[in-house]
Amino acid sequence: MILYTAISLIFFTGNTFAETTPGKDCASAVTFYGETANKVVGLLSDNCACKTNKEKPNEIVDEDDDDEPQSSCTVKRPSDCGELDKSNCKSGIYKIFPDKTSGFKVFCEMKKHGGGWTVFQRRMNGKTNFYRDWDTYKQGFGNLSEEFWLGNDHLHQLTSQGKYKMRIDMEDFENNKKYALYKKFGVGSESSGYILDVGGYSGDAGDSLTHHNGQKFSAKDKDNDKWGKSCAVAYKGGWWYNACHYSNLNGLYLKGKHKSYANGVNWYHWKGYHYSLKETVMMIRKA
Ligand SMILES: *[C@@H]1O[C@H](CO)[C@@H](O)[C@H](O)[C@H]1NC(C)=O
Ligand SMILES: [Ca+2]
Repeated sequence: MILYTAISLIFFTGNTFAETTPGKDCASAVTFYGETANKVVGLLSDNCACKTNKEKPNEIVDEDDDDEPQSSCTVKRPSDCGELDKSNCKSGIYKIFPDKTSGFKVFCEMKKHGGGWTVFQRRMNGKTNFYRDWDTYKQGFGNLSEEFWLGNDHLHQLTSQGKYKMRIDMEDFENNKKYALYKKFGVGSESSGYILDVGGYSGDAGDSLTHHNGQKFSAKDKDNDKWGKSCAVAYKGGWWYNACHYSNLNGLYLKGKHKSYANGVNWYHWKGYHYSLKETVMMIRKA
């Protein structure tokens, strides 16, 4: 740790790096604008220790600077959350290094459903606007500790490493919980329109996603859907719209029953087109 810090200071004086806090519960604030910090961490750190960086770029976030040994929860450049040590790693934010990437931060679900899940979407409080354009969906947005979209490029990078399954946990405002599990899940490159490859449903929420299999992603400024008008504009989200949808988990956070048609956080086969869910978590793990 001392050497690490010294090196950091020599090479990055006046600059920024995100402190690692291995073995800690790292479910704290992270935003996507710490790219400088990201790169520095990538250079200095070969392990999966948690990174936190809740300030603006070029500000040091240095919360837990104790000398805890890096014994637990440190895998060399994990390709996804499934490679973290399940017995030692808590759910939280980790840096992963999928093939052909220089690494990026994700939220890892390490407890539920066997752990090792890389989370790529979460709705939970309506604080984050999900009615965003193509480039924003490409890059990802939000706060990894709360609501976010990991980003379509990252989804492609992750799912092109191998075979993945995908799980969606959903909750309504009466605290009922349902899930949908897909044996197969992949997202194509940007040039494919981030085409969705999904199948093999099981669960108790009903299958509201297979209908979207083979569709390109659409956002409010990019109509790749099968409808004459723009589904993304009509239903206020970014999704693999068909003509248009059975699911709209990036729709408006309308908090339960809504009069408007199909523009909420909707999962048709559970709640129909007039109920916007309280919580959704979408996550993947190697199949
Ligand atoms: C992100 O969420 C965390 C946890 O709720 C919060 O403490 C933090 O302030 C949020 N960060 C930003 C930039 O909103
Ligand atoms: Ca259209």
